[in-house]
Amino acid sequence: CATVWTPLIHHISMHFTLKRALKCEFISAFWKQVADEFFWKKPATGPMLQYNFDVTKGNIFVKCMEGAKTNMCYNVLDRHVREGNLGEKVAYYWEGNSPEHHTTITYGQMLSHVCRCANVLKRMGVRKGDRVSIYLPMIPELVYTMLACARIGAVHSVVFAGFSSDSLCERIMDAQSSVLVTADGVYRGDKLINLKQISDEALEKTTSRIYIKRIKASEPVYRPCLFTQTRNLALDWWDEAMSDSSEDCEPEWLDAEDPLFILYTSGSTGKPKGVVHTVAGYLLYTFLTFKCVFDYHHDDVYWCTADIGWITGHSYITYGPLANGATSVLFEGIPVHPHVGRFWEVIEKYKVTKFYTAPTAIRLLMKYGPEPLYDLSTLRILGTVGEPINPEAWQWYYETVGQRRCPVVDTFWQTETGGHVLTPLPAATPLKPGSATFPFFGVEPTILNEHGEEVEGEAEGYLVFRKPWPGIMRTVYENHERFENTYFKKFPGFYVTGDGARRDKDGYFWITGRIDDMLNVSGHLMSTAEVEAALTLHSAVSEAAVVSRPHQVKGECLYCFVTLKDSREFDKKMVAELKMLVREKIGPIATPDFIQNAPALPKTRSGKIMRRILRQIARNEKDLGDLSTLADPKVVEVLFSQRSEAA
Ligand code: 6R9
Repeated sequence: CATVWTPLIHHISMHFTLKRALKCEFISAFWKQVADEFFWKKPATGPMLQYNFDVTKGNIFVKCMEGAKTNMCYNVLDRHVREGNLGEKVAYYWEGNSPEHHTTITYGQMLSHVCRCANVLKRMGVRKGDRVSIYLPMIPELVYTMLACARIGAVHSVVFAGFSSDSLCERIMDAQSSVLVTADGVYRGDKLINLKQISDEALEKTTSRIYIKRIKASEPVYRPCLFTQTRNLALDWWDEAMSDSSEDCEPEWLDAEDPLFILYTSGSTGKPKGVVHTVAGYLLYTFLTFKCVFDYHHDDVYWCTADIGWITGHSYITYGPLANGATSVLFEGIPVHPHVGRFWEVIEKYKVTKFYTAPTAIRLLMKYGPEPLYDLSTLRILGTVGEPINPEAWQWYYETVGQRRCPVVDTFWQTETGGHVLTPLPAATPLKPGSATFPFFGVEPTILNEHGEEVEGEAEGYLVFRKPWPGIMRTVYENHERFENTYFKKFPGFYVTGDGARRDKDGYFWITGRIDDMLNVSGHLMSTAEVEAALTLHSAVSEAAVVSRPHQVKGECLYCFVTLKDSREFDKKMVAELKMLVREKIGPIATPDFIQNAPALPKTRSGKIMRRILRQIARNEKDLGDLSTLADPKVVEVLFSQRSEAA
């Protein structure tokens, strides 16, 4: 009973405190109280939050705690070890791809590894403000390197270790990173991913000066190693470099608004955007959302199954849990290796109390149901993120995994928002399956119609936010104009998420999906433009258009229409080549499920491809509605007739 009532009372009282604070315009006092948990080398001179969200009034900016000086790494490690006596507490249970590989890392050990890694980076010439690209699998060294950067004020840019060499190259070049940290390889399930080879290919194409620091992969086939590489190819192995590196490393005291990291997210033009998060605001926001949304207790064992290459891993594997001094599972593997019960086995093994995963994983595991044959009785709270969760998956998660005992927190947020923005508070918010429910403290969402007018009550339209919270992104790296154009131009005065939403009669928010040219495959966002760009690299393709189609496990999958150049034949070989090309250019997550021959594409008179029609063809929906804006309506019949040959 206490586990239900204590958090409930805690949340309700916090909620009321906040509501009152909001009314009195004292939201600042609320965040100030949160900031008091942390160490500040110098206190803030400015207010907790300053901002302009209206492009018509000048440049867009958000600032949190201006004038304050602090260090993220100090707050998530030293503070616990030195002030909180948590040196012996487990920070991570690392569980490898193979169940035989596992290890335990305490806060004290983390601090030592991080300081030594920070000194290695310093020795390599990395200074405050320099960018470090990290292309590593889910091994402890990934977290050490991120925190080592944070300690010395370098800006990390983690690139998901499933991206291709082209994608890695593009991200290194855009960030102008001076160092790349990578491993020689990693097993994902039975498959070996040769990170070293991919990194070498990426570096061949870059023009920037690069050092590579390679670290060991977790499975025995690969030797422990690390190296640095400059233009003249000098190499350094992780273990060697770390062995003579000192454990003492004074943190660099940074301004509250100094950048902490860059993380690339797909942009609708095809070129990824370097989302920039800053030190103080991100610390406060990931700390508090983690604490409240997962109702954190000091004896919890928390597990988020995301990869740190995505924002979910940054905020809710690295920073949020560490800021709270939590114990987490760090998992290198996949849900179905070496068997389909792996997730449940890990929950049982570590007695996981809070579990956070994606609808795509839930749907995959549901297929192997009916019930996990493991002891899941330690679970208290279940979370989901990444895409809308369908009611069937929600019910299975709630009833079968949570045994009707655990609230399901459906957390809506984005790389850009830094942390949860729409989310239930467990045991305090009455749940509705499929709804991310209400805004988190200090967040003010609203729904706009096509004309940018706010719609009250039950309504559907564009999901936007009226004002910032501490953890919102500050800019697109080296491209503030793109930041303003993407998020603030369409409806002046609001941050535009790019998602549609519906508000029901009880005020609950339901995300209806992306309304821009973005796709969400297994919880990973990608733009139609980047897949189209990859397809048109093929010498036989003259034009390509990509849409989404519902998929039982992935949520959405890619359905591609390609127009071939004269005399080129559309056959199985062509389909295979095109799929391989997209894999190579973007990565395996972007492999198309269907490729269809399109002798012509449906276009408006002004030449715009009508994706709405292509989406309906992909879904075999015959009732196409108004086709009057089409330049040549006959195209549609041809596409339907070719549909059956899509492969
Ligand atoms: C955290 C993350 C962001 C996009 C977002 C939306 C979708 C995320 C969701 C959700 C419905 C949820 N999304 N969580 N849709 N319900 N609970 O996933 O960040 O990779 O940037 O993706 O994901 O479409 O706009 P990111």
